[in-house]
Amino acid sequence: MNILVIDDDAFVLKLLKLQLANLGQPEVMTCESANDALEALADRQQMEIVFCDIQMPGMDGVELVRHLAHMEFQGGLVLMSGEDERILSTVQYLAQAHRLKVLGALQKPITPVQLRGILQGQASPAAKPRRADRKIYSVEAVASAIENGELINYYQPKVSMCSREVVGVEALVRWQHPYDGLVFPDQFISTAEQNGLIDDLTRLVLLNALRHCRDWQASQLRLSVAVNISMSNLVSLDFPDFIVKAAQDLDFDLSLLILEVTESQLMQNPLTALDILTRLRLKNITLSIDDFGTGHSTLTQLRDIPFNELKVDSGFVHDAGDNASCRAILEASLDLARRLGMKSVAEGVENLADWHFLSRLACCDVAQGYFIAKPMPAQTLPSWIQEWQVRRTGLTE
Ligand code: G
Ligand code: G
Ligand code: MN
Repeated sequence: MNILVIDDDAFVLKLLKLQLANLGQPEVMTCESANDALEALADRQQMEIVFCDIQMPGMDGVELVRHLAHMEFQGGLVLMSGEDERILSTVQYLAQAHRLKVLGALQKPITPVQLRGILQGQASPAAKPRRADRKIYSVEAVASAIENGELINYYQPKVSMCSREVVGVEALVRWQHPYDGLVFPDQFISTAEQNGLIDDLTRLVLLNALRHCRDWQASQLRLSVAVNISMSNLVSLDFPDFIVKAAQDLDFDLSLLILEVTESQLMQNPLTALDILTRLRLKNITLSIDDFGTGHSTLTQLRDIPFNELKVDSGFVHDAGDNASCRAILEASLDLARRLGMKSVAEGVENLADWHFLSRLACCDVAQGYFIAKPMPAQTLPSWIQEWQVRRTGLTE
């Protein structure tokens, strides 16, 4: 394998070269500066792994990452540091955001076991393209999807941390596109928001959610249903009346409805939004602050808007057990919810480790995430719940 190691410390270069040789890798080139390394790479683009110290005089690791991204470096990258772990993980994030294939981010000194893991990892396939790459649709296309009934609701279950029972679902809209298959909301929600279509879209999602929820109730499944709304929904004063009327028509108990609010754009008219949100609460609807801890889901909103549920963003939940920063933010958010008398929901529970970590914290009310289930069509939910009844009994500490 062609390997390049970059470190301003000659001792580290020697040591790594020796360690790699012991693992059957004699072809190791070393550079004492990122500038030298870039020159070498310009000549030999086929380098398979680059090990790079992030703290170097002259060009540092962040700059090198930028250059590697610019030259569309296809090999694997291993970041190394003797510094703060948080700096290292930020550089890793940057490199991944630039689509570089990061094989590891390691504190020095690097052990032979770590090195072996990395050499094996190089053989694994590259990361999947992110959703941001997918096609974005025109206003006309989105408008006709709404009109032609091509939007359907998927539902992701939410589970009580205390009883492990399914307590509700979150509705997540999907577009059943006639040619492109299932299209995800990040490909059309912002188009809808920016072109005056979000009101029609939300009302459609809401009506479908109320209908499904009522059908589940008829088959003895009493579940809450959460619907996402954006601040741009909160401009027409009749929004609460629309919901009340729909609930009356369907004989739906509004205490089962949760509205999850995220502020994707700055609030154009905060007084109107506050008027609407307060009236929604008066109608016994639960108001949830979504993606808490990110973007515009701020402490100011928590102070000013009568939310009664807090959803901690998945970025603070997944891997919280291994990441001290996430863990501190997660714990503080749950504590905040408790002190404000709000229910707490942790999103992004992706694996067993996340689940156990959360259940040991013992202060989170509800969990949601891929570990429990991915979003699914309405018809699939009852049979999934039966499977969960079996699975949940195995989930004791
Ligand atoms: O699974 P997922 O890809 O569904 O959702 C991506 C994003 O789209 C999430 O941030 C979610 O809140 C948002 N989203 C999903 N359904 C709706 C909806 O009906 N209305 C709005 N405004 N946002 C939605
Ligand atoms: O913004 P909002 O919280 O409404 O969006 C929910 C989004 O999170 C949806 O896109 C949904 O598909 C996604 N999601 C659900 N469970 C998980 C999970 O365990 N991990 C991650 N990363 N995303 C999840
Ligand atoms: Mn949500």
